[in-house]
Amino acid sequence: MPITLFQHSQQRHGNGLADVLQATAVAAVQIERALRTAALAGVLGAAGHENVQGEQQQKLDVLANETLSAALRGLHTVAALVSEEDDEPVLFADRPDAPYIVIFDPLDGSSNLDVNVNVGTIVSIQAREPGDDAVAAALQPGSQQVAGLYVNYGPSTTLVYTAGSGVHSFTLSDGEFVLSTENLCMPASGPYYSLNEGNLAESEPVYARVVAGLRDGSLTGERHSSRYVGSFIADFHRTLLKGGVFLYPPTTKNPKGKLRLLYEANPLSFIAEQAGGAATDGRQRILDVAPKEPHVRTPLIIGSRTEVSAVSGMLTGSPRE
Ligand code: AFP
Repeated sequence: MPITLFQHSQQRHGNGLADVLQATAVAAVQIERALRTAALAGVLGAAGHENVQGEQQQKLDVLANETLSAALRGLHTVAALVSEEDDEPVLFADRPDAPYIVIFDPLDGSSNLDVNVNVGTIVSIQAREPGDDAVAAALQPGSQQVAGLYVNYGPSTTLVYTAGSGVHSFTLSDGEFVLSTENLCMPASGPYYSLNEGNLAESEPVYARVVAGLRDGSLTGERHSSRYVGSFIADFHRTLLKGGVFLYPPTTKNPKGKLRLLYEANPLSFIAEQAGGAATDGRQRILDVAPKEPHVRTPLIIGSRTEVSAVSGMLTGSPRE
């Protein structure tokens, strides 16, 4: 008997969280449908304005944001929605006791849409104590997350979540996310490194040495091959299943890194750790970082324990250049 996302999360974590995950899944089904027929429906291409991060919004960014927001705002358990695409958090002041803050990147990797490459939806759920300030609750370190989730819109559409008791993967089939793998484990090491090598000349020189060490095997004892899609969910999903390491270092253009702590790094670091992997900003465990504002960016090194630990050792052992 197939097990759905709702059944799985309800059995393990109760109705409250299961409802939020299910609302996210319902939105993901609608987003998947829009992606599949985007070229025919005329919704590919830029929306004509930038988001708060100064990035060109795609029409599908806007559609995915509206779809996810509409699915979640109806839940009385949701105190606030914090979207990468919105300038400010959306707060529901009439729900002072609502226990969940939902933080999301509705469509990550959207610059890849026009060329039909995987994109993803990423969601982080933070807990809010009754009466607490919702924005402060959103800005808790990632270690306080209740759940982390992503949807990978690829050859099949896969939803992966953790709520602190392992990592579980579901496949979209006839409008439902059905359990395909329970208790996913990230290999302790793997064959791939993944980063935008075109940016290496713009990063601290230690990163070029890290990459050289991964390639020639001197860093971990195994030689690594290169894989980079440029769509974080695609690169992370491969790293989760096959092992290895994904890196997005600080660059001259993005001195604090490009990826966002709340929308991207926190939920995927929660998933990585729950699967036996690790994630750091090069100095500190990602899940220990206390953000000062929702849109803050972070450098990110995430993946198998062996590679993340070897890369961190090299970065922290190296004087800043
Ligand atoms: P877009 O959403 O603008 O496509 O950015 C995608 C992304 O945030 C993340 O999904 C990728 O890992 C990363 O940017 C790729 O960045 P580079 O193009 O600089 O390699």
